Amino acid sequence: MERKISADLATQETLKLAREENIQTIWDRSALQDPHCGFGMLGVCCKNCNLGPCRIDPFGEGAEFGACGADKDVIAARNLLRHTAAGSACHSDHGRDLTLALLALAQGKTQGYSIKAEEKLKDLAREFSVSIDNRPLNVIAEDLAKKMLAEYGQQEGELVFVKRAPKKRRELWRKLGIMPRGVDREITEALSRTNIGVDNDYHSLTMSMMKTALTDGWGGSMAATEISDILFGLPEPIRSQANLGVLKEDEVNIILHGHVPLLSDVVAETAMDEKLIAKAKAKGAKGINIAGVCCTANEVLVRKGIPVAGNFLQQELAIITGAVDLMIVDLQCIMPSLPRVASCFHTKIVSTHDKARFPGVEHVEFKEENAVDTAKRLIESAIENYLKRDKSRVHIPKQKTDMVVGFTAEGVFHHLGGKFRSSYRPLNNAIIEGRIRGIVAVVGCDNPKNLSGGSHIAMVKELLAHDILVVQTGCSAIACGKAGLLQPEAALEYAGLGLREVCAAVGIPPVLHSGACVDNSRILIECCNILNEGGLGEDFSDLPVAGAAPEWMSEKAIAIGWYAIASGIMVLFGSPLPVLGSENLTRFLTKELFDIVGAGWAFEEDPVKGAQLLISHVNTKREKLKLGPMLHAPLIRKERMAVTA
Ligand code: BF8
Repeated sequence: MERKISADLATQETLKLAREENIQTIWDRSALQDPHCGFGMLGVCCKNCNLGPCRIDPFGEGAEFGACGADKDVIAARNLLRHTAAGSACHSDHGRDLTLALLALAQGKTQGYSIKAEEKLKDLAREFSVSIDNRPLNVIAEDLAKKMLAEYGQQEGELVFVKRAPKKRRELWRKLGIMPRGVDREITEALSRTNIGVDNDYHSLTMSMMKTALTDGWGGSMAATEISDILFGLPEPIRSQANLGVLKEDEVNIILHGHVPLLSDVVAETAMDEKLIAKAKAKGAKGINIAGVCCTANEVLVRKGIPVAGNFLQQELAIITGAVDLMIVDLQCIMPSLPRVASCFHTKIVSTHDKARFPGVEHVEFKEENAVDTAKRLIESAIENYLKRDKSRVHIPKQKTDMVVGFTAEGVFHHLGGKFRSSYRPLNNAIIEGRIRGIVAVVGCDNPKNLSGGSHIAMVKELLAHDILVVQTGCSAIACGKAGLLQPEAALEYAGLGLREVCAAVGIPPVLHSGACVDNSRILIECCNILNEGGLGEDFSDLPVAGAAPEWMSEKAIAIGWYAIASGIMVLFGSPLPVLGSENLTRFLTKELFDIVGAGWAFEEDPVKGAQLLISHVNTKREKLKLGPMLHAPLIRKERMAVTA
């Protein structure tokens, strides 16, 4: 089967180089998996116990049940719950790492960290019933961190952040029995339920998916975002650039790759040290260039304007430019192939997180107490390695695109309300008056099964033409950044007239980059703020909003999708969840859930058709709210990016 490659020219160029040099990349490996296992795709294989592995014949000709008697509904639901638990665990552990770092800072056990957002720390402390009165910041921070850590293991009660959700939604969660108690408790329960012979009902397994994922969105991810803001500062709109072209031929190039900003932020900061820059110059480089890949890129991008070398699919390609002297990785979305690709070049890879090891790769354990020393040591090793760079093998594509990023729930107050009328009123009014049709979060991964990046771009352009304000995180935001959609000027080219007016009045792009995947929690808060402002209903399921992940691949994306749906926000995935082998479960997820939680799943591979489904969902919500017609007709787009290129 002929594989689609990428919408991105830098990717195409570097991939060609890889093929000329016989370096295997994710596109080659993905093609070798064709045809992908049909049982796996349909979700009807089970290897949860040693009676199996078992699989159900989707055509009804072979086995109807697994050896234990599980049917396709139970098998598909159990599998999906396991994915949900793993995705939630990943985000929540990220949040835990940050909470532990806040505790270490409070106890004076860190190097290079400080409280960067004092007010936010105090707000959070109040939320967690930690006393503020005349107490030193570190004491407040210590009590707060301890409370937040204790909540991970909470056995009864409700997560504190859940109080941020609308009352109606909280009541529904209680009524349905999906109100999350503690992060660890729900994830453990999910794994327990999926053992052989425990939960054998796809309905209750689905309820557990939502309860588990709610611990992510309203627990671990939200904690990760809040504490990152406290430790590293609240993002503000900032200019930067994206794509492989941000690498520099005449500088020491260091790539930060992974997710948790604890090390990456310190490395970015330390790289500005004059002594280190002088050392780099002494070795013949003009300076030290830091660039990011994946979500850690988004973390240092939205706070420091550090450029992004690429999204998930570009991690191998960054090395193949021959210009990367050091790639520092922590965890999540780091391809196990990286050391093999790096072995074709001078690039050094260093792993830094105990949970993410790579055979044969140097491991420099990162600890908060010596963060700056570790960062210096790593940067010095990159400078040394620069001397080994073979200049004749350096091919940096020229593509790099300007963008404006860093829009948070707090920031929208300023950017849509103006500094002197900090309020969501102008945003709500723009929706009510029909300038903005609604808001769609287009998020998630890029995937070699798609025209990578292209699906995000095509979907977002279609949404913009229909006056939908787009908010983004993760690799999707990087894809749209590379395509020039994160610039204020993009509104003139792609947005419908109403959205264009709003963007022009405030000077914002029509696509708002809100950070990393854990920062999808910011989007939940934006929805809370819109509801609190009034005029658009009283629950998330009333709002003209939706979420989409056109190229999802990670289990984390499943968890995000689930917590959005459990919160009442409909979600569209570009390729189906592995449930289609069970008609009952598929119907439950894509239809019946709408009557239970006010939202459900939709699957559509064609991104333009997917956008149209999202638009029609937003229109339905507008009608239910009895909002008037849109002020302007949608923009007729001459070009609709073909997804079959
Ligand atoms: O957490 S979007 S490929 S990098 S999983 Fe991974 Fe997907 Fe990218 Fe960030 Ni999110």
